[in-house]
Amino acid sequence: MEHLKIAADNYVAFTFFIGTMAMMAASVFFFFELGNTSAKWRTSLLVSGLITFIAAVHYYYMRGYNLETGDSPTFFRYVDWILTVPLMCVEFYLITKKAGSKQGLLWKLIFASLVMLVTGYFGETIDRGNSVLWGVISGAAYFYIVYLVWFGEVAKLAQTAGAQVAKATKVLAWFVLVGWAIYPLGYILGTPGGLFGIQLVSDPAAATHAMDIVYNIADAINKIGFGLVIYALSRSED
Ligand SMILES: *C/C=C(C)/C=C/C=C(C)/C=C/C1=C(C)CCCC1(C)C
Repeated sequence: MEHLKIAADNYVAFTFFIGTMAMMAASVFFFFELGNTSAKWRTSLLVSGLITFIAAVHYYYMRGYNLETGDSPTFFRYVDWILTVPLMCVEFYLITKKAGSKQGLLWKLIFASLVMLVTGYFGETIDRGNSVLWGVISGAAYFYIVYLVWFGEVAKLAQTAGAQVAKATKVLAWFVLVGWAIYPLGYILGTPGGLFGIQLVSDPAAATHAMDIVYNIADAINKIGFGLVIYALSRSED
């Protein structure tokens, strides 16, 4: 079998590689720290580790797939997100549980995240001609999540869950508003006419590469960042 080498200017393959390593390292860190974590925060930290661990396995696969074929591993990208984004919703539920969050809220968050991802997948794959329409539907579901964590039930519960939970929820809300907003940018770059018919990158291969790099950077920021906020919360007094 031929040994595939990452060319020095292949930023797509490189970010898949470094993403794999970063997700693995973060998972080891979160899992090993479980032993030093009070029972109250252990489940939240475990979920942080599961998020980066699931991503690590997907990145390992996507890294190899991309290196061998040069293509974008879109299907497994979305499999990863469909597993990890709902787990990020679980984090909001877990940290506000003390303040009385109900399972209904968890299902609202999970449902919105699934709508966001499934419609995004349609726009990227089976119905690329209508990528703008799918992107808009996906964006609406995204803004519903933003609403819930900034002004809706999550925000209200966090206010009554103690200063540390309120602070952590605010930081996570910033991740959702700014960190998650990087993804639609990748989508716009990668799909034909993704920005209301405007083609930002005309060469299809270059467009796909730009999209993968943006997604890879966003995943590292959001998955590891989310986990570190939970970790910091787990070290706090309340
Ligand atoms: C770990 C993975 C995460 C946090 C993935 C988040 C993905 C999104 C917030 C994706 C959002 C999209 C839109 C808001 C519109 C265009 C289609 C998507 C799916 C890229």
